[in-house]
Amino acid sequence: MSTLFTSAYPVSDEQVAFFRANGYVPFDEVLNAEELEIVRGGMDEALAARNGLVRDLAGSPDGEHDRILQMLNLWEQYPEIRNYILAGRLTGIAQRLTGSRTLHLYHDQALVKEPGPSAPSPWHQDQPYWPSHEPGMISCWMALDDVTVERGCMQFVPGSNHWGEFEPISFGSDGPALFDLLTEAQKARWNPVAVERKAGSCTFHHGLTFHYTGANTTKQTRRALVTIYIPEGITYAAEEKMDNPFSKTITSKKGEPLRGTRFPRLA
Ligand SMILES: O=C(O)CCC(=O)C(=O)O
Repeated sequence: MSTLFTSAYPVSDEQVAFFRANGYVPFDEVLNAEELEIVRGGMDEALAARNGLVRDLAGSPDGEHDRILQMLNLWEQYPEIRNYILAGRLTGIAQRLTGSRTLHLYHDQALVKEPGPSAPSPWHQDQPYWPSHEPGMISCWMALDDVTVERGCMQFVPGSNHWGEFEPISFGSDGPALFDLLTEAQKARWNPVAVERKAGSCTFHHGLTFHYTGANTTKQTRRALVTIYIPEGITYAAEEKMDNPFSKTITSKKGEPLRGTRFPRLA
């Protein structure tokens, strides 16, 4: 029987403790070479088709060259990505980090920075964009290419997952920067770390963790695939939160566990 994407990835107690303290944790070689090629295949099909929920998060000035290309819910269209997400290895890591027995998928997203003019993904938290009342949802950011600072690897502010929820930050040029919303004490603890990754390695981060990626200034594409998990105890915030592409598919009432027709149960 194939163990593609299914065999368990060991997560130590130290890694769980690091995640809870710092709000992120890196994992090396989560995908083997065969699995990486399969996921890249699904991603490249999606890049060629560019259909479904596709947009430029930064808004391209010329209307042509995407600066931060986002493609949502590849799992619904591409069997390679569906296997990657549903087969179990990633879910097992998310269970360890959240301590949650059950998990639902919120959505996946390809985030691609092509060579040429790309934009930084500004410092932000994810929780303000999500329809959940309480924090606790987490993301896996999988590198499908080797990523350095110059190619747009993830950067985090360790411990910022304990600083509460701030307002959503615009990926365009309007609105305040996250740093400007901080207290002087928080500003003094702003010590970002860049986490460079080999393709097939990833980071997980908590929805409250401050994170950022720079523009891709190299001549190669930066492909990342993000998977977002809903653990137990997360309820629907309804009108407290901004509208999002999945709002109309949510089946919960305010205060009920966050569920929707496009949020399959993973565990
Ligand atoms: O890949 C990026 O540019 C940003 C990633 C991000 O914001 C996320 O995964 O939540």
